[in-house]
Amino acid sequence: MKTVYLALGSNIGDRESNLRAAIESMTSAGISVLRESPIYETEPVSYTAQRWFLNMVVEAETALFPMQLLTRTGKIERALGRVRTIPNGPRTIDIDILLYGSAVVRTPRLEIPHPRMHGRRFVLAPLADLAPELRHPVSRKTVRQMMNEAPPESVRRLS
Ligand code: GSY
Repeated sequence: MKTVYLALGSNIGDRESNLRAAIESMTSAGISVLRESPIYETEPVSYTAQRWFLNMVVEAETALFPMQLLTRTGKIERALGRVRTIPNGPRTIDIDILLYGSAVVRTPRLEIPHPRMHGRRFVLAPLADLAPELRHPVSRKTVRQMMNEAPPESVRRLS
């Protein structure tokens, strides 16, 4: 069993219901959610002309291998109506694999740790609520350190 951290985001429709539906789908997909972060409302990064997101992070346990986990999370995204249109554009649900134990995976389809996690406050704020002392397996920085160094985009804790 591996402990994994998954980042969830939604900015279309009933954003909170989308996050809840994704978490509910995880158990039957072989992903046992152990803890949920608070939900944050966050300013969009990259493509800024879109609605603000709701973001959160879950800590989970799984026996799936990284590529299997990617396939399962992709299946949950599609089942909840995610369609890839504009790059970095609006989405019903997005599920990103942030960390898979202390593993480092570099393939064309999957990179773990997530290659942009260290610069995204919308990921680091909820991750810091769950695991502030967790270390990035490559940089060895703690989540708290990465959070202190992240760009100042707006994130507002809702729950
Ligand atoms: O990769 C996640 C999708 N995404 C987000 C997001 O989830 N939250 C915020 N605040 N901005 C984002 N830009 C992209 S792309």
